[in-house]
Amino acid sequence: MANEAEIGKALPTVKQLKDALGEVVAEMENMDTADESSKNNTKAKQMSIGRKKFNMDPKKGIEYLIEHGLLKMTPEDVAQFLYKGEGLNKTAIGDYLGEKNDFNEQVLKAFVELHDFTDLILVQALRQFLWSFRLPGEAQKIDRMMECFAQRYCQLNPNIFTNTDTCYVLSFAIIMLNTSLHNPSVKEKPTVEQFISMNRGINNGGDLPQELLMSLYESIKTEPFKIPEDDGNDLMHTFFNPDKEGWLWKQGGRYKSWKRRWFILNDNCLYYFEYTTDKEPRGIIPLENIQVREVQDRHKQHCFELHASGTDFIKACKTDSEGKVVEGKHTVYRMSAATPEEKDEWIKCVRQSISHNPFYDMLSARKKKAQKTSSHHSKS
Ligand code: 4IP
Repeated sequence: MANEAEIGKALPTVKQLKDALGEVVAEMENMDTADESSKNNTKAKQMSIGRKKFNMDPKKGIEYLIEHGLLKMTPEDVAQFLYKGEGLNKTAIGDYLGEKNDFNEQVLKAFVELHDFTDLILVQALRQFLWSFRLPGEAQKIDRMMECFAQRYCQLNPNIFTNTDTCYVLSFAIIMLNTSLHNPSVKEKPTVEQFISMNRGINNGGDLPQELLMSLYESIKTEPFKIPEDDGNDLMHTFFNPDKEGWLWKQGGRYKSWKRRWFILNDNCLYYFEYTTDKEPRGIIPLENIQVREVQDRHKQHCFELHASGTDFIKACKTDSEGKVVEGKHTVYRMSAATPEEKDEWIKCVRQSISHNPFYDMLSARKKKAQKTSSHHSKS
């Protein structure tokens, strides 16, 4: 049997025990941090995968991030993620926000609420908003998003507009103004007076204060909108890259004489003027039910013509030699451009203009609503 002294030798001292314990604890701590950092690594990797997935397919990206515990499935959390926008493609953000279903609509609302527009003039608020994502191409989507924007703006600045339709309509007037003022292909720049008169009666039948419209105009004039990179294939492209202007030769209707006229393609209408500085057009051709085709002409080069489906006269109006407004007498409008490129460009632009753009219908319906007098107006 071992005596006490032997036992004492065989047993580790308290100090030895403490040291051993210390080592184990340190090792465990090390293991913990290694674990933690590899966990973090995985999370960072998953986050980056999630972002990439989001950019390819926004819905799948969000699902992935929720599945991996990187996002909570609440509108607020998803909105915050989109608002920060780190590594996210702005087109994908716009697509996700524009989607029509309950959850996405709640995310849109939460997203708009993350923007603080308090005491900003409308242009500044729009600058902020339109920079945070790229408006999608579909009219219905743009409508939902701009409606949300207008509601938020009016909520934070309650004393400016009588209703959200006014704010909505004016927002688009500003976007269009931006195009007219800054796109080099628009020769005739609207004046502040024209901008004011364009927006007559939109405040629930009344006019908005001149100072307000003047400051919006000045802001856009001195600093154009900065919008996220676009691929040139959506409605925003239409808003920010307007239709066309330029000289063309036009053949007469009954008498086939050629006249050099200044043409402006705008709002689905083709206007022609005798001089670029004329205020009143000589003629207006609405492009509804009109088609365009390339043609050869014996006397003029680089020709194209507008034609309707039947052989009837094209609906149009013009000023006759006595200055009276009369109906046009054209079954086709034949035009000649200066170069083949110009001809192609005109054909392309007219075609684009003809392809029906439902957003303009929505906008004009809203404008009508905003112009109604207060007795007819239903509060939104
Ligand atoms: C006129 O010829 C001009 O070409 C007109 O063009 C044209 O009207 C007339 O068409 C045509 O008769 P004259 O000047 O030689 O008389 P513009 O108005 O640009 O000056 P449109 O309808 O093309 O404007 P008819 O259809 O009125 O004959």
